[in-house]
Amino acid sequence: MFEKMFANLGKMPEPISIEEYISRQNELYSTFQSSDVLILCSSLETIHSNDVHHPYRTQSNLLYLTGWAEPESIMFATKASGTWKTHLFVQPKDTLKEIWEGRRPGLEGAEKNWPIDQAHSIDDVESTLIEMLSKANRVFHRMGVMPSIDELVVSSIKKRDRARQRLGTGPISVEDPSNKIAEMRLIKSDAEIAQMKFASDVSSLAHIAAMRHGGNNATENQLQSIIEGFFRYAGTSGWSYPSIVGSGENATILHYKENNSPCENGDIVLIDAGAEFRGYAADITRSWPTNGIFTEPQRELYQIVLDSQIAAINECVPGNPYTAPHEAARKVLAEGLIKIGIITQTLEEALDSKSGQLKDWYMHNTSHWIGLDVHDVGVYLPNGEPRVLQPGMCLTIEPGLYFGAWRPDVDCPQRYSNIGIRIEDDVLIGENGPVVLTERCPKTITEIESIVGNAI
Ligand SMILES: [Mn+2]
Repeated sequence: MFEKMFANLGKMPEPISIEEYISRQNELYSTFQSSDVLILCSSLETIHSNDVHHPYRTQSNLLYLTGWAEPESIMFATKASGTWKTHLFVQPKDTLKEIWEGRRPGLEGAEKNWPIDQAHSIDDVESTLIEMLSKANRVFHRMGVMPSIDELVVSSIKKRDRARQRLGTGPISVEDPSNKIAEMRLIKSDAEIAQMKFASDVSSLAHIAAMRHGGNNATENQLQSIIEGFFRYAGTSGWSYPSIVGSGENATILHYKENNSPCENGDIVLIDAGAEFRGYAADITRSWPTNGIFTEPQRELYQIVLDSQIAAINECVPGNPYTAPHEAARKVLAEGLIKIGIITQTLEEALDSKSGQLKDWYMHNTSHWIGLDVHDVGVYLPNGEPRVLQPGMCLTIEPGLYFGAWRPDVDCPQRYSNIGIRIEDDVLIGENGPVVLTERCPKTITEIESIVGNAI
């Protein structure tokens, strides 16, 4: 069912090169002193039920520095004879385990195919780390990812406490390296953008597939299956966050997750879904009438949200504060709601964060960073000031309006009862202005009306 769609997709990009990973490692190491050590742990596996695990996804920082995605792994880096070396503890080859659980690259594979100077067996982690920590001064390690390693770090500090007075060595502080790595991850390289573009293309076509199927006699779960089916068909690992498929009243619940209601003829269905490709996320929301024709009230609200989204995208230029898109979106939304009589305040009053009427219908932010994490890392207010947008940063633009008639906190106007609309694209800050990574996903009223229900 996806053959034609897939034929339009285009080629998968080359994976991120070993050289790029090594240059990321060196950039990070250049901020350290020679007696520092870095430790990065993989995520723990989590249980779905009894002895069944959730699909495994490692820590994004480990992916960013090594591309290594296996469980039970710990990277560490030290400077020896004037050069920083990257080490990795991995699960060793084990035929019996591999028969049951799947192939392992092992020590040899890790050294050969990943940006790793030396691989070690995870079975030796304790003795090796204790020895390494005894010579360290500052330890860069994030607490709370792998408790067994936290204990080891803390005990090595305690243990060296006395010896340090005699020898002058041993760890004296533990620092979280996350902020250093986050600063690097905030600016995407060309190779990263290529991965994100592919995730965005797959996600765009998946949304189109759901639109073509349409909502007549469909259920939310069926639309979800089309979207997520295409994610896998196209070769991505699947969703980058659980899909939201809400029709009618459900479209007015921001993080609706049941996805199991039948779509009513003429309702709006809101779909917020994106694929993950080689660890990189896409995040798209589209909202469309189940029968392919916007009613007049739906059309009014949709056009206001679309205008606000385009105004916000236009603010995605180098030099602007990251808050500029949000402010632009809010202004257009408020103006639109004043025009159709929903907001009775002046524009200035409507935008007030405490007493403004806009927040009754638009209660979330317009943007978040996107990258290896769908809500990607990066401080929004360094030193209390809004981050200035720079080429290579990627963020979402996702204004919306939500008229839940079920809400006791507002008096929902009958005309717009249970209409929920959000339009979300992923935007790269380009040298010359915004680059919409998810541009292949249609969003004008004319485009949507010509596609919905028009199966190919
Ligand atoms: Mn989002």
